[in-house]
Amino acid sequence: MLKLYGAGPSPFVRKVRVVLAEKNVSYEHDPVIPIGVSDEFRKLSPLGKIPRSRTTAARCAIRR
Ligand SMILES: N[C@@H](CCC(=O)N[C@@H](CS)C(=O)NCC(=O)O)C(=O)O
Repeated sequence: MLKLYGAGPSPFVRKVRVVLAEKNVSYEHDPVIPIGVSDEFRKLSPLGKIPRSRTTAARCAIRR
């Protein structure tokens, strides 16, 4: 499952959400506000910026 971090009003976050909706990708949304972010969030986004995403499952299938 994809997890998207970032407050909804951010235009950068909105762009990502539009693409995910267009592609019918399901995701979990954590509306992080990029002010005084936690150390945990800085591990994901060293500059403390949004949007940031991560996947909980790292699988890759290659078909030939
Ligand atoms: N180049 C980035 C820019 C992202 C960006 O600047 N996001 C703003 C919020 S709209 C932010 O995180 N600002 C917090 C900061 O600069 O510390 C992108 O295109 O995603």
